[in-house]
Amino acid sequence: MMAAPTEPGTWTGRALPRLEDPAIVRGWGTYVADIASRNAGCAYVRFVRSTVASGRILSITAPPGVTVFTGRDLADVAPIEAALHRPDFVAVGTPILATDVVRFVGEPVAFVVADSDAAAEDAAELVDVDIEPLPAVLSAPDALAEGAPLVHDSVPADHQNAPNTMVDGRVTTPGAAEAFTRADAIVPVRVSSGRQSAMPLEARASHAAYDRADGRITLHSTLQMPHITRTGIADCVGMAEDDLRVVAPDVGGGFGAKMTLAREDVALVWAARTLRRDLAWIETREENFLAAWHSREQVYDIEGAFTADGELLALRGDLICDVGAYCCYPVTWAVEPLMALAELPGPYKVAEYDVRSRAVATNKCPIAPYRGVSRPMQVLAMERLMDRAAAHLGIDRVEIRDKNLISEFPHRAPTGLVLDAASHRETLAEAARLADLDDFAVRQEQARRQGRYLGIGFSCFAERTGYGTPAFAARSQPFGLDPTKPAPVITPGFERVILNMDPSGGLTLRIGASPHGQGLKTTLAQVVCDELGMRPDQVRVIASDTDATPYGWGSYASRAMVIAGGASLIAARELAERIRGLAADRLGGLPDDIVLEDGTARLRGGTEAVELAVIARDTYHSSHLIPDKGQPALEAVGTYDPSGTFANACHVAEVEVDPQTGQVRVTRFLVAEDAGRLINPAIVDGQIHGGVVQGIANALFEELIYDDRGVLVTTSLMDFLPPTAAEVPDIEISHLYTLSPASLTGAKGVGEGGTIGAPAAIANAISDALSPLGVGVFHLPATPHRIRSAIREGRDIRPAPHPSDAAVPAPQQ
Ligand code: SMO
Repeated sequence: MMAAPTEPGTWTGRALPRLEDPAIVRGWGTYVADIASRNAGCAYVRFVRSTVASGRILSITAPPGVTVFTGRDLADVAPIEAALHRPDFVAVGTPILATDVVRFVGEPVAFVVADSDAAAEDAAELVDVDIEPLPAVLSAPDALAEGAPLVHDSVPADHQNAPNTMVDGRVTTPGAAEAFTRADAIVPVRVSSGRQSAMPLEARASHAAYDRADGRITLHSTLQMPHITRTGIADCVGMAEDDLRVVAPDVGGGFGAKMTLAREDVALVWAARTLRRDLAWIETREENFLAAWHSREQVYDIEGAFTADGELLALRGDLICDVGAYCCYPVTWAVEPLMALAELPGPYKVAEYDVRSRAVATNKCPIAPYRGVSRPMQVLAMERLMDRAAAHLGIDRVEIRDKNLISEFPHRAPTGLVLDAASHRETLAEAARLADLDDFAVRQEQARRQGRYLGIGFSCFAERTGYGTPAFAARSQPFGLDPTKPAPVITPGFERVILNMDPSGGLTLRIGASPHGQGLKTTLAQVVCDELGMRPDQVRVIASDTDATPYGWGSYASRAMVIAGGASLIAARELAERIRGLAADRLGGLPDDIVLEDGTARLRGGTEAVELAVIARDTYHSSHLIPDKGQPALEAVGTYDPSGTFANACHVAEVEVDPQTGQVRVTRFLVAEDAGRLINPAIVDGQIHGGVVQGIANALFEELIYDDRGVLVTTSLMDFLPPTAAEVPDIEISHLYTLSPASLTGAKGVGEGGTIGAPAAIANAISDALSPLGVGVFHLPATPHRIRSAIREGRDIRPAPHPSDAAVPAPQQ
């Protein structure tokens, strides 16, 4: 079902300039560091971090005059606990400061307090931490090997089959083994990715203000989930949530990295309460790389069972996620492996399935969500599989995808996931049309004759978005299976909004979601105004302040427009209904005969109109005169908790690879996107652009590298190598519009899609370009050095070692 992009007379569907931007582009935004710098009385905190990957803390000493706190001082602060109820999940708490042992380079072991940030930096240098090194495990195969050192010795080595196994999920359908015996071809693919940082432009930062009047703390922090951050800190510190207010001011990028509770924030709130003073912590870029969560270090070993004509009968696999040293809060270290286990087939039909997916702990920075979570790797695995199967079976790469894409809805995947209406085949067809493969084939052939290597690559994916508590609950078993162990399972999902019309007729929308760059204030205003016949600039959206907003789960997982958007629509419809009733009392007719437009209410077909501002004023100030008046306030609450929907897209990358230097230039990038109904097409395109750039970064540039002692060596932007505008092509976008009843507004989420699809498209394009040289890409990023080595040796860019290898080959750089 294709919907018109814009219905005439509506605010939704229009590329309105973002209401947020005039202040931000003028430099009038307020970030945490601004709040700290305006507070003359505020002291600063700096953390002292471990310089070894694994070790025993022997002593922490500081010269007189340095105010230093260690884990012993925080003995009453509980560790951060996040858990799932499932037999294969291992729960391990994270201490706020490492106390007896350290488990990764960058782990906080102490903090100092001084009167300025510079003085705190100097003081931190004076703290002497003596650590006796212990054996460390730095890769998943090493961590799983018999006799491996244990990252957490509270978890016995034989706890679940192999040491350091924190999650070990498996889904097997009854006919999987038989399907592999029946297949005409079994195509194996192993892919892997290096570690990546979400790298928000604004690193982490927090300011904790102590109110001496009531002992309350107000924490301003650069966050995606203010309410759950408050819950987490209050639980650790042992304070009532009401004694803590959490506010996220303007946030300079999150990308998932700011949804996870920071140990540093717990320490800061504890210290502000204990010292009874205002404290700030402004993270450095180096700390952000060391300790603010990593992502993407995974190796997926999969096999597809195909018929001779390219039908995918079955999929089996062994997926390994290196999750680092600690469990993230609230989504846990199961987030990558369980998402991969549930969603690996993506947009493809596959009847039989046998996949195991594990989280393996290592002595490296903990893993937490980063835009797309494990889907970039899932799509890389499936899309490399499709290209390999096409080549093996002699089938066109578009045809083999088209044959296997889901086309009937709803579709139940073998993992139990139900996919709602989407346009997988149509987006592929649209992308193929725009790519003009016949023309490309001519250009590729001509270029090859000149010794130039052009390639084109496809990537199809489903972007699961807008999932509420039903989806998160499916990851865990019902609470209370073991009533003796009430572990703190957190099941996120719903969103609530409160919509108010004030006596002057202005609208205030308070939301539990917490936008940080997505333009949500604009898009929610568009949704609300279509119901109330007002202008978006008449709506003030209040977010990201636990004192001012209803409890909600924040912004992550491409969810805000779907869930907070649905809740806003519910609230706006209820308020509109109330206003129509009040207008009908004045104008006659039934409420359903009242039309709200241009800030007025009028009787359908009539000319007499009453301004909403007049209705609002009278409702509050002459409430005694209103018949059947109900509540005097003009207020409505909306709550929405959907089971989730799927946006879908097809990406096509064109590249030119220089075989002399190994340099890859992305010369064209196409996106055929179906995000359902577009509330604001300009914002949607902006989300796609940003996501694709981060996907290009994953494919070609960014990589966090540890040395063989577990020391991170990429701790600056120069080493980590984020792409610049010079490395990014124009991104051409074509939209399709499939509506699904799974989303109240018709909007499907779009925040992560670019990042999910782009790496696979580029890996396929490079592999296409270099096919005459026998080089395929199976590990990302495909850096010039890796490409040069592979060309020189006439082999693939090999994936990282997988524990299933009998003899694990040495990793290659
Ligand atoms: S990685 Mo996202 O903010 O769920």
